[in-house]
Amino acid sequence: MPHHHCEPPPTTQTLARTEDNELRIRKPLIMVASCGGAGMNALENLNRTGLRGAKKMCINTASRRMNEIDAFEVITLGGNQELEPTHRMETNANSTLSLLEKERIASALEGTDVVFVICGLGGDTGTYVAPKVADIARESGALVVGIACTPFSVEGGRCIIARSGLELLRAHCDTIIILENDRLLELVPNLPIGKAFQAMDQLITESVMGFTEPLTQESLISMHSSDLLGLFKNSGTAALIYGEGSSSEPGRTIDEALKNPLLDFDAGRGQGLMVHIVGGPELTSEKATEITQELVSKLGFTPRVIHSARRRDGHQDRLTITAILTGIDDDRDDDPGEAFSMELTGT
Ligand SMILES: Nc1nc2c(ncn2[C@@H]2O[C@H](COP(=O)(O)OP(=O)(O)OP(=O)(O)O)[C@@H](O)[C@H]2O)c(=O)[nH]1
Ligand SMILES: [Mg+2]
Repeated sequence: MPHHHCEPPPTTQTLARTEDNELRIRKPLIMVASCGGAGMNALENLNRTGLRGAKKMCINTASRRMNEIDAFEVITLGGNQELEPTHRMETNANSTLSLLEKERIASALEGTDVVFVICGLGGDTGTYVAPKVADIARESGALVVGIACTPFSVEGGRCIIARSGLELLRAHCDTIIILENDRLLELVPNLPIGKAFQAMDQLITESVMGFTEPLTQESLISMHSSDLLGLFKNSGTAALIYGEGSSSEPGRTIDEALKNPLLDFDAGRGQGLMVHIVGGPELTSEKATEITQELVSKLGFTPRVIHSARRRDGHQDRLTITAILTGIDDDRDDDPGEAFSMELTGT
């Protein structure tokens, strides 16, 4: 038998069922699953930014843009694309997936370790399909991270549907990051709406990259899937912390990240923190560790911490800090106990 130097084919094995050692030699399979219109916009932004290390999948109702999207798998919902538009099925929050659609989604997700389910919650396709995709992803054994944009308050009735969609999505995700479009009004009141959405889409991009790059790309400090799993499995609602600035003033960037008006970060509590530091050639692992330590001390409480750092091309003198604080739900125990003492892991 000739010896093939290829990796074993991915199986439906979950991170939890895989031996720790095995995980450290196999790169995790990461899938970004965008659902509905807002999800598709976020995916296009990810493509423009140049996400590496993850596969992409787009699930939406038929449209011209669906034919143009760059993704590993494109799943068009609501009937046959060849039909005239008037014969296509309309979708709404109560729509169901056909057996065939479910099977296609399940087979695209087979063997993945982490799935990001990205959507807007406007009451139509994104709202109904995202919880179903999350459910299928979880069934396949992946860690499921939801990222959802909520509609503007002025969108009225949509908000009620959004809330119930959000509860459903939360129930099927290990962790969920909620981005409120209302906050865009405070930050960028004079921007055209498309530009304002782009600010949110960039936050989605940064959080997906903050997970994916240190798991899959050469890094100053890389992250291990098993550590990530420990932090994010069944961790409830998470807050995104994001800031960027000059590499000579990391303290200022940390302060800005902690009071970023786009992010719902007044919780003042949480259980786990994933920190990803990106800088230029001047960044070292010692500096990155100091930045993480300063961020944690400014948080004012001590969650369990994993951190990672990379140098990125074109990041000369720039520093970006992306962090995800898990377990911020109101109904969670405030006292995380001994298991959650300050603990920096990484290599
Ligand atoms: N951040 C962001 N938010 C968006 C974008 N497009 C729309 N939104 C907001 O997200 C909400 C819902 O997104 P949609 O994708 O329309 O969700 P949906 O109505 O469930 O699904 P569709 O059938 O695709 O319309 C809207 O009410 C908008 O406030 C976008 O590109 N970026
Ligand atoms: Mg909509």
